[in-house]
Amino acid sequence: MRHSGPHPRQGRSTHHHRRGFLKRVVAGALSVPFLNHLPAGVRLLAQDAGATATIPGKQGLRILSDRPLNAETPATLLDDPLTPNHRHFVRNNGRLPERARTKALNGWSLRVDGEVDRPLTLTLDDLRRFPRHEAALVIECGGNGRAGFFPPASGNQWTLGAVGCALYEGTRLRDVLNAAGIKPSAVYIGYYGEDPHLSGDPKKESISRGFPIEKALDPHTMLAWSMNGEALPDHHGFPLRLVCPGWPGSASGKWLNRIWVRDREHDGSKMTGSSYRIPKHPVAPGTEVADADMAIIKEMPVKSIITRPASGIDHSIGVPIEVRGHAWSGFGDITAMHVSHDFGATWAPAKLNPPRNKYAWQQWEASLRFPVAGYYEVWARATDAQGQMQPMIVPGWNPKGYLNNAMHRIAVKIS
Ligand SMILES: Nc1nc2c(c(=O)[nH]1)N[C@H]1C(S)=C(S)[C@@H](COP(=O)(O)O)O[C@H]1N2
Ligand SMILES: [Mo]
Repeated sequence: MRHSGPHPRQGRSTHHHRRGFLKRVVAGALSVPFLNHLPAGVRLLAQDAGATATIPGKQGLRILSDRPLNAETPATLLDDPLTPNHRHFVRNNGRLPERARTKALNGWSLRVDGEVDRPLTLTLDDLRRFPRHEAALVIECGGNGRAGFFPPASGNQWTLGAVGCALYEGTRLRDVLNAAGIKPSAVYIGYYGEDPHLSGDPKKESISRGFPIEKALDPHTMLAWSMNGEALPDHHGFPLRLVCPGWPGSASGKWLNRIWVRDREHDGSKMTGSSYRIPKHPVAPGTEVADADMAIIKEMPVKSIITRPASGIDHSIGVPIEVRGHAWSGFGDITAMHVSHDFGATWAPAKLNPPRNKYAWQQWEASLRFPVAGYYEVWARATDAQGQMQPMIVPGWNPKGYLNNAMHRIAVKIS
């Protein structure tokens, strides 16, 4: 298995031997406090082995870590064109802010400052006076698929489900920035949220990322206060979040209380170093890459998911199987969707629906017939407007395990 045994990455072998040892230990019983001190991958194994914690307001999510809370959605629970709030994945870097629990708005405002003519302090009512904007938008964690990399990359071992597409209501970020008056010196925005750092240290931020002013002024980038017709749920950023579609989920700041318009690239927590960065040039698996040779991730690559049937189903011979799912890309619309039932030897086009709006995922479906009993896999492959296709296997290894857009494959037994 992927996690056992040493691997060629230099300087890490001790850690991984230790991990192998801990893996055997967690097969026994562990107390929860100890669990929190283990590397994320080990914690995951421990949780699979027993912990059946549930998250209030969520259903059927797989918990990858409890502190901070990280939970992904199994593929079959992502079947809806719009991901319901109780099924949307959660990726928290810090603690849940108190306000997300109490839903109290007193003392909350959004501050817009920095390279602007008129710094603004806006309440939610103030924001509601801006033109209303609504869109179905994909949020996908940059680390979705990390579990597929070898040598393994540390961090949450997301498989397929750190993605969702919900209907957001709010206003365009650009309308608010224009109201503040953007100075010619503005090149980047940085966001701040109310979520306390895991340590509880008020001087530290859980995460403070951002994006170039061009993306901030893009008409699809929004400030959202509602998700699928409800106020933003506790884990999704109540009362206000950014949605920066097409970019790694980490650009979509939750529990937002400040936007700092900057005259340089933002340098908040998890903007620098190796966070949400990939090597500027392709590297061999296991390579250690200097921070200076890493570049910020921009658009997320073309990807798709199979939401029906479930992997591993038994199916009767002669009866067609209806296969379906979603496809999306940070580079524009999906232009073609194909499925294969013979390990990629032949491909059949799937029926593909247009997106509800730009950056919404698109529904696809195909009907497959299996003439001979046996074991099959169904592979699904999306192609985007740029002509880019999903790779058959895990693409370019990178130290933090970002951007795995390999095709989703499911197993089907025909008898
Ligand atoms: N304030 C704040 N914003 C945040 C985060 C966070 O921990 N704190 N996590 C980011 C990351 S890494 C992702 S992938 C998305 C996840 O959004 P979701 O939990 O609503 O699915 O939120 C982003 N915004
Ligand atoms: Mo993320």
